[in-house]
Parts: sequence; C-alpha cells; structure tokens
Amino acid sequence: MTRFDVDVVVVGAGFAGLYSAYKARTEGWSVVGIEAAPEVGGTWFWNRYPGARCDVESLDYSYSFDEELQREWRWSERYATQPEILSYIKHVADRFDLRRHFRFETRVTQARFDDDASRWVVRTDAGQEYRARFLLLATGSLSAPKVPDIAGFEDFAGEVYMTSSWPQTDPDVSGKRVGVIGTGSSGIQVIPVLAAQAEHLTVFQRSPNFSVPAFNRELDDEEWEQALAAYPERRRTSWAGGAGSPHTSHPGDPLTMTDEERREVLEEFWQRGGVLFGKTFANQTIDPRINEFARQFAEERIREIVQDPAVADDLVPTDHPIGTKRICTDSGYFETFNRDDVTLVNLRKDPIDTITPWGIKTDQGSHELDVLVLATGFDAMTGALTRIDIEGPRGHRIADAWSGGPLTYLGMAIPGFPNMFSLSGAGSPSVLANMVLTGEQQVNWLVDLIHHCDEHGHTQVEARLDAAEAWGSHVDEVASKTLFVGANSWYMGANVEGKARGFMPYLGGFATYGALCDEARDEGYAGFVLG
Ligand code: FAD
Ligand code: N01
Repeated sequence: MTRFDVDVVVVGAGFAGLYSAYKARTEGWSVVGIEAAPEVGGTWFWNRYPGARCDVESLDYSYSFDEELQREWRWSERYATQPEILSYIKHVADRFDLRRHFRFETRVTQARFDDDASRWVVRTDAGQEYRARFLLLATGSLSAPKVPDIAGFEDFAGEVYMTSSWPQTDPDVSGKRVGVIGTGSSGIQVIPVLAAQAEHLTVFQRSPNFSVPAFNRELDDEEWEQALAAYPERRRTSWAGGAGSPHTSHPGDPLTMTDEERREVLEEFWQRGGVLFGKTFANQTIDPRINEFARQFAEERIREIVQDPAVADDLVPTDHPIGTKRICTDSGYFETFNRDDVTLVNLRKDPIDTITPWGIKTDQGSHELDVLVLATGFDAMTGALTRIDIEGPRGHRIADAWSGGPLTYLGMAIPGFPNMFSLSGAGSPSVLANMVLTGEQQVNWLVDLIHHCDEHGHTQVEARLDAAEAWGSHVDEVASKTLFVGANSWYMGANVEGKARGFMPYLGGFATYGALCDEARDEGYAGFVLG
C-alpha cells in the first residue's frame, strides 16, 4: 500500500475543495486532494444534463477571493450553463495550479483517527493511505445521488441516465420515447430540453413543485462593464446579506398593502426570476398569510401558461408552502405541457406499479419507453459523509453518530471526530445561501483555527458535545419559527426512507452565521476541546 504523510487531506474538488487546497498551500501546508471524478468541478462535473444552469446569478456564484480572477473571467449569461461553470472551475484550477494536489478517479472509502499520532489515516479505493493532521471533507451536500427503489428497475431494457451523473457524451434521444422520473430543480431543467429532442416525453410526477422562469439573458458588453464597476459593492452587500447574494426583500408590509400594491410587488419580484421570487416579502416563509399571497400568485401563473385545466390542476403544488422546498428556476417548464408529444403522469393518482423491460406500468396505464431519466435527487447534506466509513478515536462512527440526525458545532465540527471538518454541510447556511461564498467563509475560518492550534501547540481540536448540542438547538429553534419544517423536503431529510427528520441547514442567515463563527473564534474557540 502506498503511504503519504501531509498536513491536510481535502476530499472533493468542487468549489469548496479547490478553495481548501488553494488556501492550505498558500499557508504553506502540504496538501493532498482526493476526488472521485476524473476532473475538477464537483456538482458541475457530475450534473451535466442538458438544461443545467445555476440559479444564483453567475456574477455572485463565483469566487470572490481574487480580484484579478473576478475581473478576467467574463460570464456570458446571467445564469451560466453547466459547461460554462465547469470551464470556469477548470480555469481556476489551472490559473492557481491546483490540479497537481489532487488524485482524481479516487474515492475515499475509510478514515480512522490515530489518537497517538494525532493523524487521520485516510484510505482510498485505489489502495492508497494518506496520513494527515487535518481532514477537510468538501464532499458536497448534493453529491450522493439517490436511486429510487422501484420494483422492476433492474429489468428495464432501454437506456437509463441519472441527471446527477449524466454521461460525458450527451446521449442522442431524438426519435426515442423518453420517460423522466422526478420534478425537482433537475427534472424541471432537463424536461423542456428533452421534450424538444425526443419523439415523445412522459413525465412521471410524484409531487409538483413551484417553479419561476429564470428570465435568463445574455450579459452584453455594456451590462458587463457596469457589473464590473459595481462589483466591489455587490460583493460587500453579498457578504453582509442573508443568502450571500446582493438581493433583498421588498421593505413594505404586505399585510397592510392593497391587493393592487401587493400584486405589483409580486409581479416585480416574479420578473426578477427564479428563486428571487421566494424573497419577495421578508416574512414569506414565516407568516402563512404572506406565503399565501405568493403561492396564489404562482398558481395563477401556472394556470395562465398551461392550456389544459386538468393538467394545470396536476401541476399546481398543494403539499407545501411556497419556498419551503427550493423554488425551481426554469426556462419554459410549464409551457412544455402544452406540447402534443408530452404526457404528464400524476403518480399521486396513478402510481408506478412496476418498471418492466419495455417501460413503466402504472396502476392505470402502460408507458413504453426507450430511455429512462432519473432526476430523483440526493441523500442531501449527510449522504456523502455517511457513505464514508469514518471512525473517531473513541470508536464513534459517523453513520451511527448521525443516525438520529446530523449534530455539528457551527456546521463544521463534529464531537467525537477531532481535526476533521465538513464544509457546506448540515448546521451551516450552505444550500440556503450562495455556496461559493459559504465555502470561502468556512475555509478562511478553519485556516484561522488551524493557525490557533499551531501557535498554541495543540495537536488536537475537537468540538465539545455541549457546544454542538447548543448549536443544534439554535439551528432547530430558528427553523421551528418558519414554515420550512412543515414541508416534506430534502432539507428535512424527508426524501430518503428511514432518514431522521429535522431541518438540516442553518436558517439564521449567511452574514449572521459568519458573525457567530467569528464570535466563537474571538472567544478563544471555547466550543472546542484543544489538546
Ligand atoms: P460539490 O461540488 O458537490 O463537490 C463535492 C465533490 O466531492 C464531488 O466532486 C464528489 O465527487 C466528491 N466526493 C464526495 N465524496 C467523495 C469521496 N468519498 N471520495 C472522493 N471524492 C468524493 N448552489 C448554489 O449556491 N447556486 C446554484 O445555482 C446551484 N446550482 C446547483 C445545480 C445543481 C444541478 C446541483 C446539483 C446543485 C446546485 N447547487 C447550487 C448546489 C451545489 O452543490 C453547490 O453550489 C456547490 O457546487 C457545491 O460545491 P462543493 O465543493 O461544496 O461540493
Ligand atoms: O432533486 P429533488 P433535484 N418515485 O430532491 C422525485 C439543487 N439543484 O436533483 O418530491 C417518483 O429536488 C421527487 O418526488 P417527491 C437544488 O438545491 C439546483 O431535482 O419526493 N418520484 C422529486 O420530484 C435542488 O433543490 C438546480 O415526491 C421520485 C424528484 O424526484 C437540489 O439540487 C438544478 C421518486 C427529486 O427532486 C436537488 O434537486 C438542479 C420515486 N421513487 C438541482 N424518488 C438549479 O436550478 C424521488 N422522486 C440551480
């Protein structure tokens, strides 16, 4: 077995992992990165299905740490496509010479803490062993795909693709009968594109979702120049904001507005596009009355677009307040159901009975398919970690420690697992904020922590159980005051059978979270046992 000894092992070469490697090297630490994919990119390497784009504007959804990088990369559209985001990440890797730190096509399978040596012993499926003072798990919160457990799946004789691991060579579906299972953000992006290519598209929908058009556009030179000039202020407000982007809610109180005033505001925010509609009013995901204004407005838009009222009925979400599952950002999603060559199957009324070699048999019908696309989501926030066999010095295993739900201190440290930190994970704003900035903020904070250990001669740093419990209670308390806890969302762990229920990300806001992390640092890291 090949053995290596380094200061830091980073797992994952997405936005967070690349920045971790960059910072570790800048601090003069030896670093090895391990990535299952053959290339950098993380989310943007794997999710290369047609139609994939970001839903946070590219001007914001990009690194802020290097002014020159920010100015030299020219985004071509408001919401970049997956190929453009992947090109950007590759550019960053090349520009900062980061690839040389990474071992690609290598999966971390096991990590054990050697207490005597204060080293993580990290093993991979390539038979290598890495010993590291610190283990940074930049494994992603939406990186462990969920394959649905549907009877007969193995028997299907046609082509099967998952949006979360789409083939590098885009499959040609022209002239084919395609079925898509799943109508979350991924399904809603891929469906209009597949509909335009396939001979016939059948959409198997279990739960309808709210989706708002992206109103995407090219960024022309004039807009780009203006954006560059405004960048410092844009970033400043993003770092000070609730979601790591410069957008804020309307300042007015919708409860005291007239119907007409309220509709004007809702229309204005609708036109901003996508997830920004979820921010129309400050208390939209807290006060059910305010939520209802937005929900009703969205329902009207669906009914306006979809010509067949029965199909529109099936497409209107009724099972969750708007915004308590991520609002999808689409380009022509609802319009797709006006096509003659598209069929919607409402699985709530007509559930899947079995997948057969020739297609899908539902209770009430048979759907012959050549291609089956699974847009069925992820074991979000915890799946990438619990799929690694991680054992701390006192025999704690991560999968057991988190069987009742993830417990973290400040969303990064886990009691029982010294010198190990997770990025963009449970207990942090992560998926509710601009995740590029979240990654930068957390890595910068962890670099300070490691320096603190080195300066004070500590070889081990471990979150205190009481500090993690207090943080967990705070995360729960903030969530419990919102409507989010009433939705069967992946935020709640509800999409994976047997997974503990509880709101996993931190809803207190991106800037507030950063301030709380800084406070913990300024108080001498009292939430940690340092030894
Ligand atoms: P990832 O990009 O997920 O990278 C994690 C990497 O770790 C992966 O490459 C994976 O292969 C690797 N890995 C995991 N486990 C192991 C292991 N055991 N061994 C080796 N390697 C491992 N967020 C936004 O803020 N805005 C958006 O617009 C947005 N759009 C999205 C669109 C899609 C289709 C999806 C799925 C997510 C989107 N997200 C968005 C969330 C997105 O995941 C994050 O923004 C961001 O890309 C996460 O970066 P990361 O580095 O934390 O993790
Ligand atoms: O996954 P999802 P996703 N039978 O979990 C259905 C980010 N993202 O990949 O709701 C039938 O949201 C499931 O149905 P139900 C974003 O944060 C962003 O789409 O469980 N159906 C649901 O419809 C997003 O929230 C973008 O009833 C089954 C779907 O599959 C997150 O990633 C683009 C089923 C899964 O939806 C995850 O999105 C893409 C079964 N057995 C992703 N199992 C942007 O736009 C599951 N489903 C930036």
